[in-house]
Amino acid sequence: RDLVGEYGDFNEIMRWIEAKQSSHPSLIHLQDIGRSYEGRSMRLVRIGSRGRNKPAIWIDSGIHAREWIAPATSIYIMNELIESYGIDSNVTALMDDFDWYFLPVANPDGYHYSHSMDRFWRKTRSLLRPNWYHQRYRCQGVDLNRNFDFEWRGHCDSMHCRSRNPCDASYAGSQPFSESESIAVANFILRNQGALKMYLSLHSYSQMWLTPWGNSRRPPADYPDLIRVANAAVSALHEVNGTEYKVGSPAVILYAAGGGSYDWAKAIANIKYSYTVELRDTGDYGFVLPRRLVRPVGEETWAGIKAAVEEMKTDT
Ligand code: 0X9
Ligand code: ZN
Repeated sequence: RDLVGEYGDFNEIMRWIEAKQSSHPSLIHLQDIGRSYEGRSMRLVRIGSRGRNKPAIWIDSGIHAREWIAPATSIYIMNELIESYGIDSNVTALMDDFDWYFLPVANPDGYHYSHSMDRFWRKTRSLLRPNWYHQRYRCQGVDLNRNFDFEWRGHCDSMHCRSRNPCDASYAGSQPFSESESIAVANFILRNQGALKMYLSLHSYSQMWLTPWGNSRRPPADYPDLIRVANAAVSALHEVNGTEYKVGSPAVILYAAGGGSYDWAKAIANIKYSYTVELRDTGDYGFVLPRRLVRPVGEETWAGIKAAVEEMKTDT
């Protein structure tokens, strides 16, 4: 089944990726960077043309299981890159100049669970270190976006931030990197740290292009550059369908939370341009965004990302 403009379950997404790879073997390289708690592949897709050791862009999606528009948007963008190569000169240049790494389903077990058992599941499905609380309530799963080892269970200003209760949707884990899924992401990023120029984590919903830091109201020293690139992204995004995005740090425009992937990518892996992108909508449909909006969200988000990369290139 062609998943462009569609929502697919975990197995359908893996099959779509494999089929694309076999029809475009010179543009796509697949690699498993780890396994989920239940043993599913953490499948990373590298898209790029000739040349090794190119600068690279990282895009993950599906850290939160119920945010189905995020993996669907990665699929849309991967397809645009692949199918426009050699046809659209801007996209051709973006693939000649950069390697594009996609982790379309960063939380495979949670994503599968949100398709099969609970549409609003957010976390992983792990049950590590069972304690009395787990025994009694059988609560499973950790919020991967609270589990990275930077400001873990750090500054917090709302119920969304860093729960110690394994039954909560934002449970941060028993310790930083308690989850094999966050470890797989971190290890790959650290190994490829020198090449990675931009880290993007696709989420939903809110229509926000979030800048670091997620855990603090204090801006990073290079905040003007981060804002310049984010503004270029949201203005290009707006031109496509008129969708309005806010730009700023979560602590200021959303809520503060520590242990997030993009803060870790900037603070620890030193990737300067690190963003969390909260896709459509602003709450009318929320996580259950209708299928007819998958393609428009893909189009506008891809326009935003291309503009961000072009704007980033103006610094060097
Ligand atoms: O709470 C989150 O992890 C993100 N929002 S979501 O609705 N997709 O769950 C926002 C993450 C922003 N990053 C940090 N606050 N660290
Ligand atoms: Zn999310």
